[in-house]
Amino acid sequence: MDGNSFCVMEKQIFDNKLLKLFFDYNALVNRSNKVQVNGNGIYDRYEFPVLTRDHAPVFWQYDLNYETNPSLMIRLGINTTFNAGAVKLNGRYLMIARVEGFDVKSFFAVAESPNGIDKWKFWNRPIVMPVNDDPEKNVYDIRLTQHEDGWIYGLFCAERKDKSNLEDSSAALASCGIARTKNLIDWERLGDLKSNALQQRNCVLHPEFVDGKYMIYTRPQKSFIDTGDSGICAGFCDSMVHAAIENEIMVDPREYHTIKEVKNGQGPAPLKTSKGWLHLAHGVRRTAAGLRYVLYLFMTDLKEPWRVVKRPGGHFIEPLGEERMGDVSNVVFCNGWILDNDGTVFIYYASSDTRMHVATTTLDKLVDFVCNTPEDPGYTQLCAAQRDELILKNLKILEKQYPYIAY
Ligand code: M1P
Repeated sequence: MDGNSFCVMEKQIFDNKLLKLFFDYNALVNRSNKVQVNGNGIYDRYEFPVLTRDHAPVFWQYDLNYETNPSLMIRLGINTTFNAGAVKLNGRYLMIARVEGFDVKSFFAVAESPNGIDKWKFWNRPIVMPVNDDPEKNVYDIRLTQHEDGWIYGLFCAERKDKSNLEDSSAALASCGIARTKNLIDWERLGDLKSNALQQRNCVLHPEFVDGKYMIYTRPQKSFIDTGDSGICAGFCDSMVHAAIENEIMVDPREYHTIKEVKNGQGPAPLKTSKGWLHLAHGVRRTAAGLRYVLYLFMTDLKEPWRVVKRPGGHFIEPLGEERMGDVSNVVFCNGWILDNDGTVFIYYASSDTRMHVATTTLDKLVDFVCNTPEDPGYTQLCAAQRDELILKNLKILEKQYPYIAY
């Protein structure tokens, strides 16, 4: 074979490989998803994750030029797609995912689905978030709030090197970055949130003014990982352009021997219901195998959204099956949900800092769950008695109405 024929053959191999990459990608992003059978009555989980690293477009990762990349190698790999904010805008179901490259820097990218459940596809180009004077090393976990002032705000973690501790190359500072948009394409970067806390993560803007002020859920912390004795807090500010909070009040504290023993954090912006504001949050417990993150719900007062009025005990979503494995295993995390016009709620949760899933339910079911799930009574004896009361009621029902069921 002469040199020319060899080159033609190499180019043919390259083209075939390239076609296969696009074929596989298209098969994935056009795949339908299915509800998992045997749900828990509260929400439905789905068979497939909705966003994975394989959903990242081929042209985000490969140099498609045969001259410069004859082996069609990945040049800029994508590691994970997780912790997505969500919004329904002009009838379109949209997530803004935390996309992490092989270089462990995250960036934000919008993905769109025709129905909120499947066929999620990233927009062609990622968000290149504008920076302020002190550019961050990393940004992640954006919470989107369609505020009644007309803007869509994105509050996210902006992470920088802790310059007061240069000896520790992992010492970092987390603060709340703020940007706003009307279309998820053009972003106006605003000042980072100022507060008295050393660090902030999991900050979320409440969707309505409260006594004429913006209200922000915060999670002040002592250091990058350790939150000290804080929990989900709230503070008020006059402006979002230079947001500054004087005082933070406790909304939902951590508590010994509960799902939020070590720390907790507000999830997406709360949903308004006739009974109160419905909140989704994550709670963290320390185990011998490391931290375990689960999701839980609570409700706050309509007029005083910082005052908790319903506290269903235990968790709402836990990592199950393959969700338990990933870059940071045993984690579920949620910073995005969508309430649709017909009352459907799409809960977009990430598993193990690796991929995104959806769970669907209705607002009515979530309100039922929050209002009728008993509180955690706090002590094992009371928990056993609480369960025994349910068992006795159920045994009577089984005896009278279902004598043919074996148990
Ligand atoms: O790794 C689990 C999560 O850890 C952090 O959340 P928190 O500050 O509540 O501990 C975040 O880094 C989050 O992105 C991550 O999913």
